[in-house]
Amino acid sequence: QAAKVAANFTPTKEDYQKVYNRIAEIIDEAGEYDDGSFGPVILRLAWHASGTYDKSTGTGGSNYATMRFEPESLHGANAGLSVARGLMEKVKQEFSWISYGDLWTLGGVAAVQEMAGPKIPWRAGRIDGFAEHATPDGRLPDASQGAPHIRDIFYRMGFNDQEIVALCGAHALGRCHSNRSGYEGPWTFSPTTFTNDFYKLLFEEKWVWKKWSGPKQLEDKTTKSLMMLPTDYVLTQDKSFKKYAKAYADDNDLFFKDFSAAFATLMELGVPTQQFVSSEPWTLKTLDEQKA
Ligand code: DDH
Repeated sequence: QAAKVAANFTPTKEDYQKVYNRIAEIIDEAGEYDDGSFGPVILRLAWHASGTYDKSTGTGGSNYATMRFEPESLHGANAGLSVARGLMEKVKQEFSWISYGDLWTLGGVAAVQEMAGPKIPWRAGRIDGFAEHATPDGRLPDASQGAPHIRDIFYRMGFNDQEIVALCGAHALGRCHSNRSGYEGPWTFSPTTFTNDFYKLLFEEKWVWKKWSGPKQLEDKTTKSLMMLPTDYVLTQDKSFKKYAKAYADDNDLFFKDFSAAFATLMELGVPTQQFVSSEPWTLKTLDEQKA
């Protein structure tokens, strides 16, 4: 362990696989938390750490892990992510050589892969920044808004309509918490397994406005146990978004392929290319694959 903190320690792919493995174990140690997995909240941390990128100024993104600092950690969109940052801190204690940006994005990769999602190519090389690199509030999407807002936010990161719709399929996982965002409930019946069910349910269920005192959200008419955010529902209403959402509802393989590509890009936003330690991205193994 002492060797790992020495200044001349150069971690290899195998060292990052060890970090991945530790994160994967922690994902499974959730016990009674939510649906029994820390995967969704760890994935959300990786996304919010990366989704602050602004291509016109080159600021934000995953490079400096600025959500460690106030006020970014206190931005409304990041409510609840202290849970995920705390879990990642346990990993950081064991592998002190890894940067927070690498750790958090690797967390996103591990979450997707361990919850049976597609393989996500990933490269190491992010460096820890300072509070002065933190991003202003308002760079992450607001769930109460419509298509123009979604496009403003994701075009700013450099994504197109197809990539936007692919990325939103992550809502197959996890749930909303009334004490974090104000919204409540899961999107699918299997919130710890990565599937294209988010799109299928969008088209197969009848969605009605939930009658409650909380923020405007939709519920499925049949069971009233699932939810959609206004921004999720827009994917069935906007002509261009709808085309891709329908394609992903009909073809899980296409969704996996497109999600993997867009999510790999998302994880690298804001990281100067010369910082990456390898030109070829790595594909890390799941815990299951290593047992075989
Ligand atoms: Fe999301 N998301 N998200 N989301 N998201 C929430 C939860 C989770 C929006 C709003 C919310 C993406 C896109 C959008 C995950 C992943 C991703 C919650 C509930 C809100 C609100 C938070 C809470 O109460 O705990 C909006 C708006 C958008 C948008 O695109 C317009 C993307 C792109 C991803 C991704 O990972 C690529 C995950 C996972 C969760 C579940 C978290 C949990 O704790 O469970």
